[in-house]
Amino acid sequence: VKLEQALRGALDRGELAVHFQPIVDIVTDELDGFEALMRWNSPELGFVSPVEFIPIAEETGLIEEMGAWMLRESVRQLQEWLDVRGPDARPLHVSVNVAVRQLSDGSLVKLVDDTLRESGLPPRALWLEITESGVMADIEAALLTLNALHALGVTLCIDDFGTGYSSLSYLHRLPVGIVKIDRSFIDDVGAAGANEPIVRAVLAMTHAMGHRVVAEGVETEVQRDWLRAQGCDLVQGWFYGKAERAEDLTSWIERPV
Ligand code: G
Ligand code: G
Ligand code: MN
Ligand code: NA
Repeated sequence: VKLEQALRGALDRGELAVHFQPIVDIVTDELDGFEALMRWNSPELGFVSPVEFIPIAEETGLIEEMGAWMLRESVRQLQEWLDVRGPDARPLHVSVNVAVRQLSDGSLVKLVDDTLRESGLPPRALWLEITESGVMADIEAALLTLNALHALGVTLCIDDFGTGYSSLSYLHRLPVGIVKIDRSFIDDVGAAGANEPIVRAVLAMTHAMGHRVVAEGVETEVQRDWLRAQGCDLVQGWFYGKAERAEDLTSWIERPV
């Protein structure tokens, strides 16, 4: 109850922030974009992890306005970076997490459409991350939403891939462009780890379906090199950088293309 009370009004009091984690092209090491991650600094509770407050935001319905703010703020920031870099630089994307509850209520599609129109951002530059459990919670409702989002031209991603339980049976029905392999599978790759065959199989399968793959949680050069050798497309993780405030990311933005 304490967390819930503190979370109410957190947005209006300016306690929420967006941090951005680089997502890098594994072949060229160039910046491809960022995942936007919500941060909450509560005056009473200090920093609270999204693992704790996102479920509460979902239960209470607060995720509605928090998610809308996240989307607008992420798109605004990306547009600002694109303006700084100019038209000749490699295009960037921003990847925003979508909560289960946002998938099943009807307002997400209009929110995304309005946000894209207001910003002028090319729709494909907006990635939306959906978890397997989010899709499975109500697959028919999720499919309606995902197909409508796909029709807007945004890029859909399956987040935390491999941690759900029925990935294979529905993956081909979803209009996704990107699969993000959960970091629990990436932990031990390159060190003859037990997950290497799984990651290889996921890469083969998702590539055969025409999706691009992001490996999450890459912390070491050994992991990166192994993933590169296996033909993974994009990487995200502490080896490249943690999620940081926009103003602390200028070296990424200004890096020559
Ligand atoms: O930020 P961290 O890196 O600690 O993220 C923890 C979890 O919280 C991840 O599963 C992430 O997807 C989720 N998360 C972070 N920001 C958001 C957000 O804006 N919306 C939703 N729905 N989940 C988020
Ligand atoms: O579930 P989702 O993939 O949206 O969550 C991203 C989460 O992963 C965030 O909590 C982020 O801080 C965390 N994360 C990102 N890169 C790394 C990494 O290299 N190692 C670890 N341990 N966590 C990471
Ligand atoms: Mn994510
Ligand atoms: Na993940």
